[in-house]
Amino acid sequence: MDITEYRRVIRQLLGDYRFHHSICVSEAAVELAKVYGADPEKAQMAGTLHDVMKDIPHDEQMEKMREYNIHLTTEEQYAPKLWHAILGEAYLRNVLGIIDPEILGAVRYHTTGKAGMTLMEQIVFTADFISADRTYDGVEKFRKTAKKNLTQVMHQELAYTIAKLAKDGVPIHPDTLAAYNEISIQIISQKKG
Ligand code: DGI
Ligand code: FE
Ligand code: FE
Repeated sequence: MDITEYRRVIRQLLGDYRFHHSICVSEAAVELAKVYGADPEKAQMAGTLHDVMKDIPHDEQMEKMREYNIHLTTEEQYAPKLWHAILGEAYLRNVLGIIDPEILGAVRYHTTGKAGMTLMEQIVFTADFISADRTYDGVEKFRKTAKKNLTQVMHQELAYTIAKLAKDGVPIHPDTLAAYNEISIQIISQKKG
């Protein structure tokens, strides 16, 4: 399958807004891939597909996860917004036949992040934050930093996410915390060194 077919797949599975968002994320991912020396075609595919399961109702997402033998941790059971990334990766493998680990990883970790993220995982995570459809306060600052320093913008995005989740009083996934801790330690040690 190529990008045209992936667009057709998401056009069928997503509502108008989410479809538009996915195209914007794929465009942002291509730009970042060019800046940071990743494969733009893979970035485009991962960006296009990252939210492929997002508009499926939560009860149906749960059903599909059972079908694919996905076992959720307690934090994941209580955070339904994380499901589309976990299920999305399984859908790419099981239904679309995608085996490329760069694309699978980028979809799997686009919501939480994790420790030891690959370049492609960081690119899609950041593209999801700065895509043209995003309008939240502070997005312009993230867009500027994203062009200059990927580690820096990842740090800021993870801090922003964790602060918002804590403010909302919802569980924070250990992968999100691990991603944040790893990058903050990396930045502090660079400053010292
Ligand atoms: O799918 P998008 O809306 O484009 O973006 P996303 O996949 O980053 O999902 C963002 C949502 O996921 C947002 O409402 C916050 C939520 N989220 C991200 N990390 C965590 C989380 N929710 C919980 N409970 N715990 C997390 O660690
Ligand atoms: Fe998402
Ligand atoms: Fe998204």
